[in-house]
Amino acid sequence: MLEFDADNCSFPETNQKNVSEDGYELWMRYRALEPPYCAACNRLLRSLVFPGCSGSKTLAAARDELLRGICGMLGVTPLLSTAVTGEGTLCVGTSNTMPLISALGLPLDHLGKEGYFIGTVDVNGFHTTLIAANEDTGLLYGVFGLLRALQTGLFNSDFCVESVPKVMFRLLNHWDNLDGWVERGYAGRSIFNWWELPEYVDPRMIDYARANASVGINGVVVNNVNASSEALTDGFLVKVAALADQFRPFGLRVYLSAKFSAPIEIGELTTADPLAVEVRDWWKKLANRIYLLIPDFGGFLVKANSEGQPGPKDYNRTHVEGANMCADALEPWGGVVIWRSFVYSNDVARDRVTQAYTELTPFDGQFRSNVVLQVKNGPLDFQPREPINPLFGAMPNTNVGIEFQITKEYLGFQTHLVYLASFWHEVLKTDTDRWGRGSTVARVVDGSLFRSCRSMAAGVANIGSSRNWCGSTFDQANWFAFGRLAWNPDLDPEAIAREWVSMTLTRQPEAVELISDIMLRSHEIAVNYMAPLGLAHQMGTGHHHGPGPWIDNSGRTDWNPTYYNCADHIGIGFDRTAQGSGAVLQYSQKLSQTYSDLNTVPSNLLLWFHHLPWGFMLASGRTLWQELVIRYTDGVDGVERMIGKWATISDVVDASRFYQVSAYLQIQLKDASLWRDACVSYFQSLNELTLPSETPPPQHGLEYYKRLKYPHAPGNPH
Ligand code: BDP
Repeated sequence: MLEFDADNCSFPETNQKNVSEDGYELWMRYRALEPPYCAACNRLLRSLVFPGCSGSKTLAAARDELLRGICGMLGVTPLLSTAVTGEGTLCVGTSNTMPLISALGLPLDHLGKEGYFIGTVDVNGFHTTLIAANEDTGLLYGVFGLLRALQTGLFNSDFCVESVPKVMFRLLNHWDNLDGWVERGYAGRSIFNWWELPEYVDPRMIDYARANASVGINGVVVNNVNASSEALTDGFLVKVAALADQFRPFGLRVYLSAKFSAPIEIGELTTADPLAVEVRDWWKKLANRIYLLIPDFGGFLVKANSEGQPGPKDYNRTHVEGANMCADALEPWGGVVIWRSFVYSNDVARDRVTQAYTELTPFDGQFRSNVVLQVKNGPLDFQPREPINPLFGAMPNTNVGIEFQITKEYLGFQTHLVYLASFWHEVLKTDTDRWGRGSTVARVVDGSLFRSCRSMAAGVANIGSSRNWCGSTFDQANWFAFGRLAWNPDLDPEAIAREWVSMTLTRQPEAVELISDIMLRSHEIAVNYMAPLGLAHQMGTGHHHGPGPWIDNSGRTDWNPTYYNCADHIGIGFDRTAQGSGAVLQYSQKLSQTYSDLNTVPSNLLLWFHHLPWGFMLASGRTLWQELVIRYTDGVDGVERMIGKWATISDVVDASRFYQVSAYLQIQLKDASLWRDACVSYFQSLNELTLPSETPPPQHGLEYYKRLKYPHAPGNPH
């Protein structure tokens, strides 16, 4: 981050237009606002009344951010003052730190610990802007709220907003190994340098914490869910404590992924049985040691009995027994256990997507109150598109949180432009229909549907040591959008896109419009060229990058694309109706009917739920085969359209980022064509049908695509 010079109030070299940027500043660039907006904001923010920061690193962080932002955008440092003595004062404080706020008698209780109020009040006859909260963390969020309003052109003399997070735990999950390698990471190595910690803490950690706080993320799981027990050793915990000290002022708590077999691997026990007294004792002692080092430690994230990870079932115990044992150890300290629902057994089921629901719903009501079940958005595994996970709404007596994947493991890595918030919104607004109309996934996640005592949204991070953090400019938008949606799952993805573009790329209105439009269409485009009409898991084994619809030889049958497409010379699609695997019956009666009926199932989930003959006639008037090929082709055309649109804005985005996006779009076009041609070739080899006349033939024969390898694809565990 460029050093901000408060005395001279400047970032001179970056306030110029069209100076190339490396993306490090993310959406916190604070470039000069354009007149006359700048002058109007200046009049409202001439002086600043801010509480003394002694003893509160959070207040100091809030003040620094405010000055950094105001100086960057308005070009002047506001006068620091102790009282409102004229027009255009910004007052920041809690009722404890600022008598003025208690004197105004504003109702603040409902803001809780993290919410804030920004509004205008009359103080001694002077127009004054106020940022008020109950706690310092709320003020920090309020400062970021005000800066966002300035950056997006919304701030004015009537500006008024009250914002309280709807979700309690808003977490990033880093799939970072302790040696710095990142599972499914496409932005370089881990930003956490465990080798150098605790003595050296990279200043980048502060910018990382600022970025998270700016979008309301309040917790971070620092190590991979495929965990190493070493993360729980004393030697490692002091490193985690050093990070926690840096993050604390920004309202960011640390969590650790805990390996269930740790009592054996590092505790010298002979068992990890959750009912064994010595094991329970071991976890309690571990928790005690952790909280002595990290008093605000968040808790454990556990991946148990999934993809070869150890868990309670190794001892014929249940998920509840495992989770509750960890919960009991953390409970005296206020910690939580986040237990993943991504469980699937070693015996391949008739339909893998049914497993978690079958296994976990019988335990509803039995998990401790400090356990949160972390449920992936869909029942399979972060596919380009999936229906909602049937667990949402099915466990009314359990804290259920959502897990999204921000890193684009299944969506083209960092080189494909795919804005994920439109898809996340599609998931969040879906009505589970189990508890009357409006029992949406969002209301499960924010805890309002069942008055859950703990609510949670987690995102698998896409952050690495790459200079621009995420590997690409547009992947930054997914980090940003995750934070915004975790704070408020009802936010509109279009509004989030506009915010991000204005803060990150340009405030020029036509360009904001055009870039947001590219973003909002991008997910559907990627789904079309990779997995249209509800297909899933068609990517190659391991790397999950290129197409592999023909693959049928993976270690497990349910890792094979052929298991999911069920394609042969007669038809395609996975029959999950009552006559098939019955997975559809795991949804509410109404959703189940909608998905089962060929007249009502959404076309984008058709082949998820149905196996149909190639000649099946669709409402579009085309056969299934024709529609499939046309969708694949539309996906490629969509990328071409993105390229055309992006090319028109070269004069409003700085040269470096413009160039990188342009180059990545070319990679995306190449990959999209590959996806389309490989999949069309393979399916055509089965059905031997001709292509719709308006669509081009694949460039190569099927054998060419089958021979392609991706040996150096990043993020792939070996
Ligand atoms: C899969 C990833 C794998 C993760 C797993 C998980 O391919 O690397 O370990 O999800 O969520 O999608 O645990």
